[in-house]
Amino acid sequence: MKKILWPALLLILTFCQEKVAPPAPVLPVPDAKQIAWQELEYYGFVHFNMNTFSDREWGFGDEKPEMFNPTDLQPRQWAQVAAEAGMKGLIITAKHHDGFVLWPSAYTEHSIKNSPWKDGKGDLIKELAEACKEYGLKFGIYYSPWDRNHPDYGKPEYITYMRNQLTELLSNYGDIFEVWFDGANGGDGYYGGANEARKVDKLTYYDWPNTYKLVRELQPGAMLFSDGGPDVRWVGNEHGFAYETTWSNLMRDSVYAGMPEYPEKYASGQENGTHWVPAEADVSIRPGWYYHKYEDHKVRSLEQLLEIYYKSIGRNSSLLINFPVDTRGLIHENDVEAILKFGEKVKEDFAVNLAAQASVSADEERGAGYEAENIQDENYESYWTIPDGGKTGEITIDFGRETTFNRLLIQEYTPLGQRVKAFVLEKESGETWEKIAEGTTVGHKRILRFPDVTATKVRVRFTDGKDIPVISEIGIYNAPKLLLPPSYSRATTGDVSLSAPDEGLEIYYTVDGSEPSVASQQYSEPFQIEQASTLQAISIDPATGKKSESLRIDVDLAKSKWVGSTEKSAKAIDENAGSYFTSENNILTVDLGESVSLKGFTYLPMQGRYPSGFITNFAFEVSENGTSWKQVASGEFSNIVNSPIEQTIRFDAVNAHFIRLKATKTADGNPATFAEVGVLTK
Ligand code: FUL
Repeated sequence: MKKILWPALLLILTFCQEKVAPPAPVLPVPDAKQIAWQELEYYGFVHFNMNTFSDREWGFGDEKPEMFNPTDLQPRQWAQVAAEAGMKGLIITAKHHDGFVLWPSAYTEHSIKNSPWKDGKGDLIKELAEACKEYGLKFGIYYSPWDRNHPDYGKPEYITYMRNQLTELLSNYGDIFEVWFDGANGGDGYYGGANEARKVDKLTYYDWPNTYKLVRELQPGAMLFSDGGPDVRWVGNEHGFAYETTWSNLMRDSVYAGMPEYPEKYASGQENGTHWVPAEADVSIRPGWYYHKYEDHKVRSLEQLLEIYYKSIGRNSSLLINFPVDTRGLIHENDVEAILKFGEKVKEDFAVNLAAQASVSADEERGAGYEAENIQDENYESYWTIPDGGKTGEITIDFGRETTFNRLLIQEYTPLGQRVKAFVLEKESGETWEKIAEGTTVGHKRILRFPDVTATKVRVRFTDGKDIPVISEIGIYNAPKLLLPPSYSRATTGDVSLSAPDEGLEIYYTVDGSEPSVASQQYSEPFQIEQASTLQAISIDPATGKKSESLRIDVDLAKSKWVGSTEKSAKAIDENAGSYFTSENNILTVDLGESVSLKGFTYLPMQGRYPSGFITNFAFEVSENGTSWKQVASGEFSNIVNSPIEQTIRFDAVNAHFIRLKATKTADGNPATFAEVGVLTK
């Protein structure tokens, strides 16, 4: 009896001794719903609402429900595309700034119940919720607090209205994974016919604590999004990029939705932030959030989408890519093609984890259960860490033979807090170690890209942190190279230059809108395009015959004869997006040098890091003699502050020898700035 008991007892004793306690968390840490949410990483946005039919980015609120009239509305197509593209959920604009709602709300007539779609009997929120379920996607709601339709906006009554609507949305459509409150609010609007500007105190008006309480009661599992959380925060820009250093920690009590200076001061998070409020990068697959036919060929290229992926998910942020569903009610074919290609390429980049088969060791281990091998088991729950006390540590990965790679992926075990402040990847080179790449924060996921490296042994050194490193995964990958299209520039003379992304590649192009091939014109030197045309160009590797995606640019009149009314204004018509003209009287006047038939104009706002003088409201005038002027368009450049993209305004054809773009209002009240102004003649 004794003989059997003793060894068993010894075993138990050893086991007890070796079981080391896990590290204490470094605060703040995510809660359970945030941990589950961060696993989603990638999900989709759908901007489909009244603006789709009014061809606007922001509706004024005076649109008629009859305008909402899709011809082939298929939420199942949206869900199918999203699922095939690898997305984990969809968030729909249930109500945008114009106040029109996509469900038969009992609290307003400004709703699909008064639209021709399904004779007013449809419920789009319900249909999409069901489609998401069918395709295994989570379902989320975007609800704009700003409402340019509602007569009571700005008064306490509107808050009751908003809560009534939220109650409908959060009670009747099953589980909601994210509730998205937009930060843009307060300003001009229809407001039930008042047609005035209404300002609200963004901090106090919505009584957020009680609105959040309502959401929590109705949907305890939902993540609450706004500029500053409380559960997930805005990344601070609309091009989908997080930051080299991105903390999930945020000084949450200092921020609120729509506050000025949020992007510069808070969007990247803070090392000593008091709350866990991770970043979400939102970006549209086209320049605008809503569908505009003129953007059918401006869908982001594979290269741009990959850039977004690596700068969002690869920088400790989730990624929310928007589909501007078209007037039929479908995700347009071009967008479908782009998102599926992107999904495929991401899979391809991370197809084989070279670290998974390698032999892995660490300079230190905390004890049983915290071994170095945990970083290669592709199980987020297991992690490698070291004894308390230090802040640094290193993992060596030995491939056993020469291996080529160009990506490093690291994941911290965030339930114990975000810790790493600096790390470096090195390769063994003879007696020494040579630096390949380095980074600062890690968080849920960090990916570094670098040119191909070949090595047998590499190591990741965590060189600084808030505490000991706690690392779930380290992956090494060899992403296949993407053949990029040529880059393009155009001089005011109309001379177009193309340049290949790499040496040894050939360029072929067309100017009639057709798809280029080796049978098209081969590029050798700059050529002229004087009139409105569509330029398409591809790079081809003559060694393999492989070709890039096609670059597609709609060019219009050359600016060779154009003269600005002042010397400085030349910067607004120099075909250089990087230069800009500041106009003290808020006007840009241009002599086109001849009379032309115009069908519209374009305005590119200043592109600098610290912009000023963005035009938000404009008037556009034309003249044949430079003295008598006729206004042909006026209106609003909506959303230009958050998304400073080229604005396109079209009107009925008119002859003009002179044009004048007037800012009737700028975003910050400063003199208007113009990076580039162009005309549309086609
Ligand atoms: C912004 C809005 O103003 C845009 O229209 C869009 O909905 C974007 C996602 O958020 O703040």
